[in-house]
Amino acid sequence: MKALIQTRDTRSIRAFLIGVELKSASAADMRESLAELAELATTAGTEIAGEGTQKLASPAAATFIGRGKALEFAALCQQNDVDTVIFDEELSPAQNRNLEKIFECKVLDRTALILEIFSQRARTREGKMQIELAQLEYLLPRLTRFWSHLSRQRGSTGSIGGEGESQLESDRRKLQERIDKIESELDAVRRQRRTQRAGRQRANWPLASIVGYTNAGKSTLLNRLTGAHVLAEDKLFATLDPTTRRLRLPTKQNVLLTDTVGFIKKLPHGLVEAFKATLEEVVQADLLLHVVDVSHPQAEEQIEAVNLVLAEIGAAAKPTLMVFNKIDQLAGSVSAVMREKYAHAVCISAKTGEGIAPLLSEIGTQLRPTREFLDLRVPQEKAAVIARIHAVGQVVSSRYTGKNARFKVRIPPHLLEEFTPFLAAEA
Ligand SMILES: Nc1nc2c(ncn2[C@@H]2O[C@H](COP(=O)(O)OP(=O)(O)OP(=O)(O)O)[C@@H](O)[C@H]2O)c(=O)[nH]1
Ligand SMILES: [Mg+2]
Repeated sequence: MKALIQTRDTRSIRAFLIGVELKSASAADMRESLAELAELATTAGTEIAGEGTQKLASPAAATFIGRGKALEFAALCQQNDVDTVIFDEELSPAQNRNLEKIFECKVLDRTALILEIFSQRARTREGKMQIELAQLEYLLPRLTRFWSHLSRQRGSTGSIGGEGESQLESDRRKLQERIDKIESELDAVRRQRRTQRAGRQRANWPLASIVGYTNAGKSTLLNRLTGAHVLAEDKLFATLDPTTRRLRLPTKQNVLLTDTVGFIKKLPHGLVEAFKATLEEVVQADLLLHVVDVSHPQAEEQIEAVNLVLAEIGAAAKPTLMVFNKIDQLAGSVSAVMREKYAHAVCISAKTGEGIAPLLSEIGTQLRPTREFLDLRVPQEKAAVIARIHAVGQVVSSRYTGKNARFKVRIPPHLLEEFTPFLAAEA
């Protein structure tokens, strides 16, 4: 996949950012969002040449911002040698096309920018394929002359379109072919992941997943807790691919802890869709650790944004432990509002290690009830049942004497019913 933002040898790409203050949001919200967009643009390797904003009751159908405003910004961009205009909102394919005509340069929206960063950062084969898929699906309805060289650069040859097929049609068809190919490759990779996960679950350790806004300190926490060496840096979306490590709690309980991709406001739906497979770790988890950069002025809004994505992937109802991170750089203490709203949050600094011991004990407490402790008596000839106990349970002790085998075992709650016929009578 060719980068949406090309890096040239001579100088970096100059970007002009456009924010819109819609009736539904405040001026402060728009400024914060635009500041985050600037951070995203810098992360993607562009140089910010300027920015413009407009206050609107509702977006204009054809050009999102008003046409007059667009022309005004276009003149400004030409004066300032701007190569790429980036909108802080999602543009429809038609708006995108119209704006490219007015600006006479590439126009991206927030979604495209996030996709670009993801593609720059993807490391594993699966991650790369997922992001390419999301990019192609984004691109397909948007193909214009600014994009149309794309599929040719990929070097696909051989398939010559039917008579009368325009360049654009043939580009679209090639993109579609590529999409189909990646989809089937991804399918294979996912099947393999499922097998691996099944293997892990046979170990019967509870799963905990670290989730949170990008840059909240998730990877730093994984490293702190498990001695892993995941890349943690002051950049948005440092992590794309999930990493799972064993965490041994002071109670000797083993937990599998997964670090995942960070979330962000207005996270493109296509991206959530593309990353569903990696986010399966989150959906499967027994416990979520929701890490919050509590020193961030927008901490509350970030929590809301994360909750929205969790709802989108079907993980909203998971038992969740709120982890307020970066207390070392908090001026003063956690706000009264936050403390009241999240009364059970654990305050930590993943960087200094403060609060880690209470966090570990809280994780232990939260995970304990996910596995019910049963005393089972099973006739020895019921080999299938005995095998099943070992497959899904954590066998603490077993005794094979006489006709019956006796197990003390931890069983996930949703499987309890299966074993009730074998409950040993209370002594
Ligand atoms: N002061 C302070 N900085 C922290 C703390 N935890 C993490 N950081 C810093 O915050 C930045 C982001 O940390 P990461 O662990 O990469 O954050 P992340 O949530 O994994 O971010 P993404 O993977 O990009 O979504 C890094 O520069 C860390 O050093 C903390 O407790 N205190
Ligand atoms: Mg990370």
